[in-house]
Amino acid sequence: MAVERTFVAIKPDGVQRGLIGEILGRFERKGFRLVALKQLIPSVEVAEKHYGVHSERPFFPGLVNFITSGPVVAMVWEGEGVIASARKLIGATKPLEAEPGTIRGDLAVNIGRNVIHGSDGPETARFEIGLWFSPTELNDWTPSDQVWRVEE
Ligand code: IDP
Ligand code: MG
Repeated sequence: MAVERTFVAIKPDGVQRGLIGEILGRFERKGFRLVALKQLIPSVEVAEKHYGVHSERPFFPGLVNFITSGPVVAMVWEGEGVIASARKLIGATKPLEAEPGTIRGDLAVNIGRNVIHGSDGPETARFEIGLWFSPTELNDWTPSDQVWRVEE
């Protein structure tokens, strides 16, 4: 399976509720590599581009309002199959339907406050990484204990 990169963001509710460490830990423990991380209050422009596919939906203005309302923790994670796997770790969009054991299943109840975003495919991952990060913010590295996660 190919090594991929995906964009993940802890939304303002996750930051405000003190869930950053809890969420980062799940990706770290799984065995993915963090290649970029920053906290920022997103601009309306970035938020509207990020959620552009939803621009005609009734919840769009509220979503942009919410995502720009406070700090977001933006990340890029790398690893084999990380795009689909991150979506599994995150769980279903509606937290009440998300499986226990997933981030949304364990930590959220409301669709508009579902604590985390993850790219839904290779194309969106590329687009979102480019939208939120400049190339110089992405770090290529190999963890020193990688041999204990991945067969040579
Ligand atoms: P995803 O985050 O699981 O990929 P999407 O369908 O892409 O889910 O929707 C993006 C985000 O928009 C959701 O995570 C959620 O916060 C918000 N959202 C989606 N549908 C609704 C809705 O019906 N009401 C309020 N917010 C919604
Ligand atoms: Mg989505």
